[in-house]
Amino acid sequence: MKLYSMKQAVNPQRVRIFLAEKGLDIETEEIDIPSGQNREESFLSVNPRGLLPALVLDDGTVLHESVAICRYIEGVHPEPCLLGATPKEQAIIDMRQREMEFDGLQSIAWIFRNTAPHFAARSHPGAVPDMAQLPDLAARGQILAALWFERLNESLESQEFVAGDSYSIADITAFCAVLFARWVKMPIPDHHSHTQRWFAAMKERPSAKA
Ligand SMILES: N[C@@H](CCC(=O)N[C@@H](CS)C(=O)NCC(=O)O)C(=O)O
Repeated sequence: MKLYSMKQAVNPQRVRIFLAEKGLDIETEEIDIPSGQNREESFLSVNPRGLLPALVLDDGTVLHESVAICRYIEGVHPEPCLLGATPKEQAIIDMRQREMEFDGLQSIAWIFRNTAPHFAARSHPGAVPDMAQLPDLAARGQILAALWFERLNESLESQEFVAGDSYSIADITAFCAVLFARWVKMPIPDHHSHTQRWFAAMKERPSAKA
């Protein structure tokens, strides 16, 4: 197996943390997004969407989409279980994972991609036509990311982890989203004590450095 990744990019980080939690260390090739290496033919021949991460299996099958990659890894390396064991656990983890992804990660990405000077012409990720930044979309991202932070803190008041009483992929997505939010100057609000407690615990896990 070979992973195409970029150290600073948020979606590859989700997969690297997932792999680290499983105790897996696989061959990785760095692709540089800012310089546009992900839009060059050498990488488009791996993933025509030009998006990271991508995982190439030993039989040549290419998996992209972070959650699909994690689902494959969970299938072949079931322990520790990060996607839930019972149908109810799986549904709750999936629900929370998607909430972290759509309400958190995507809102923050809207802010980042529509404000970062380096991406002035590349406001949408991947192999797509150049598109100008939309200040209104960044503003929408600010509102939705702030709401996501509020809801995350509320949910962590009554439970240790994002999807309940055990660590899961939902924690990984939320952790990466919180780190990504720093890029757009949205740290965890000081008074969000439940998120602060949870984040401190996430940072202690060895996988946090993956
Ligand atoms: N839904 C995809 C999102 C992948 C994605 O947007 N990856 C970013 C890196 S975090 C990327 O490849 N960006 C390329 C670009 O900005 O051109 C997933 O979960 O894997």
